[in-house]
Amino acid sequence: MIHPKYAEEYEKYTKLIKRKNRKKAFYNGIFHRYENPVLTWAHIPLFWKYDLSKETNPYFMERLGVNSVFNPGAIKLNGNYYLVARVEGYDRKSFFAVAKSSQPTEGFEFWDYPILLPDVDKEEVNVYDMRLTHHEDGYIYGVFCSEAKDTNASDTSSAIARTGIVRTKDLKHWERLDNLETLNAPQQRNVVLHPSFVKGQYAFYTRPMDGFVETGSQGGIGFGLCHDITHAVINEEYLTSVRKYHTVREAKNGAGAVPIKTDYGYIHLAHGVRDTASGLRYVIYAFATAIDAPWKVIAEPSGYLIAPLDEERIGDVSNVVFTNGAIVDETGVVYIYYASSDTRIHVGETTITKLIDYVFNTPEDPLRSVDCVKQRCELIEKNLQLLKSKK
Ligand code: M1P
Repeated sequence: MIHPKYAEEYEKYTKLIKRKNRKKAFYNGIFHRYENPVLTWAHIPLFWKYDLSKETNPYFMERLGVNSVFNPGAIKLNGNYYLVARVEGYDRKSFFAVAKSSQPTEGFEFWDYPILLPDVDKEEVNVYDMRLTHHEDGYIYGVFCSEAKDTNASDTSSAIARTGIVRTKDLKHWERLDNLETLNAPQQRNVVLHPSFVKGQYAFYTRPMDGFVETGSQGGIGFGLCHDITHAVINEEYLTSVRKYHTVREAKNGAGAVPIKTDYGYIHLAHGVRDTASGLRYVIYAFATAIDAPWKVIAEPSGYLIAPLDEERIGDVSNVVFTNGAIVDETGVVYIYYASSDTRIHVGETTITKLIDYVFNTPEDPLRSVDCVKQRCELIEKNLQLLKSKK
């Protein structure tokens, strides 16, 4: 018999799924925020968490709770919006699950089952942050972090980050390929597959690291080519957007959503990390690379595009915004799915035209306070002239 409490909880769940979303009052001319997160732990179907039977679960207790839903890959297929979210159980293990909606900013509902990846590597303990690339070869690739225990370290929290690759045509059947191998880096996270062949090869944005948390001697977002996606090996990595002292990406950075192709270059939405007295602060920043050389940075506005705001600041890992998925509609509207504080998923809305203007016309970081003041004074001067002329 179904527990009577189920109907009560189900009503709350349905209300949440059907909730309408509206743009927030927040304004900066670049993108809009929405009032409600598009996915949270509360969007998880009740039958993933509770044993619904009154006989075996008389107190209607959660048996397998879900802690958070964040960092989704995103794709639009046949008119629907799909997020492949990172779902984290109370047990700290993450896994992937598909949520679908006919609307980009509301109505996301998880499919009945999460994704059960082919179990090819017994050392793999945790998986997270899938980037979904619709490649010109016809497949949808999912590139994610595959984490294993560092068996050479005595510390129980030491881990090794590798890059797992799967592919699908329908988000239902997933074929697991060999993990990516990069010869110059012991660890990799935040790897993104470029949507087109480059020099006839598969192209990856990488994030070489010396250790699990610190990127160490590694300089930033890398780029590398490989012939065979089924046994992907990158022999050489070039640097794209680099870490720089006293910027939003001083401590580390990493590729985010699949780069967006425009007439002026590829637009990248990445994350930058700086260290503060209260820990690491993650923001989302943007840059552009050349169409014919997608590793070559051609524009990099100063500062961040999205930083944690208000309630976004608080969560399991506070002061973090992170993106690994964006969808560009046929009309040129761009939906940036971003998670806040490793806890829930929001959507930001802009357009290709605005992103181009933002990336190519926002001044670069002059890297020194005195030059930043000069840069700001130029803007003030121009504006005061205009205001005086009262046009
Ligand atoms: O906790 C913040 C983020 O930390 C990692 O990003 P990075 O590798 O750049 O430090 C990722 O594990 C990401 O999932 C997480 O949101």
